[in-house]
Amino acid sequence: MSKPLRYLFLLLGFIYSGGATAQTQPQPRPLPYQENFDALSAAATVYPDGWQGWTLSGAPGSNFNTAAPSADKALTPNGSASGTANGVYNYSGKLGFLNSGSVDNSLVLAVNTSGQVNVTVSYDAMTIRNPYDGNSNTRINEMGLQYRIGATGSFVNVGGTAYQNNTVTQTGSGITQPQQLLAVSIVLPAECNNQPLVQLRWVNRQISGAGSRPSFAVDNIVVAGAGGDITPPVANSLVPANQSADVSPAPPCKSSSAKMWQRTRAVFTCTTAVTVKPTHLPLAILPLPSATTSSR
Ligand SMILES: [Ca+2]
Repeated sequence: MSKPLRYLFLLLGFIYSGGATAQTQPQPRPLPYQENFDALSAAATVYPDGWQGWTLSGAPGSNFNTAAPSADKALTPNGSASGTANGVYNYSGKLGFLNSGSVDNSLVLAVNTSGQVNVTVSYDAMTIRNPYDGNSNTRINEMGLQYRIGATGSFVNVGGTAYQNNTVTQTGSGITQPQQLLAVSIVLPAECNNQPLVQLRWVNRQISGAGSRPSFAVDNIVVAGAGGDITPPVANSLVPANQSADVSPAPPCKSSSAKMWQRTRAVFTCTTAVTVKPTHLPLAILPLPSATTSSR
């Protein structure tokens, strides 16, 4: 194989491998939206419509990662408090995620807020796995909600959604009961109003401690807005008529006895017989006087 051809194949291989790891952007769900995952089997490995698991770039840290996702994360079925592998979990009736020291996982829900203002997101935040034991495992992590408009760019943290695990150990096999249940409800910023795609992403960061990490989950999600008047005003009549070509300002009357002007077909003419030569009329469309009649 010639050298240029070899480079071409290498380049195509690079592009293909990049495409294979591209992130899935879930289709936005219309509002109002509700999901309690009752219809999702604990063994399901396919995300509900509008949902996706993502891995974020870099290792988990003390700040919420706001960067665009770096890869899809498969849905791990039959998750419970004993699961220690990092992943996005199907926790039987709720979805959640667990980080490792090097992998930062997240959950995203896409919604369509077209025609809606004051979009409220409500959900139950909870801990499923909590390895806190006061000895080698003392980690407190925090889950928060983020959003972005569209499917590219960075995310924005939503204030007032911080949720932390407590210090009660829960690591039993098969346990999927919510621990430290907290109902969160927040109105999204105005830029989320009337958008064909808003992505809502749950992420977590490390607050304190060391050792194994807790896992978080969400359930009973409700996203709803207040229908707003977002239709721009439309002018339903124009004076002069749109695309009028022969509109002229009121020409001077040649006769002093001609006092009144009448508007006829977007042209002002003297009520008395006065000839106004077309060549004297301006070609441009000019605004008409505010009054429909005027006297001279
Ligand atoms: Ca549920």
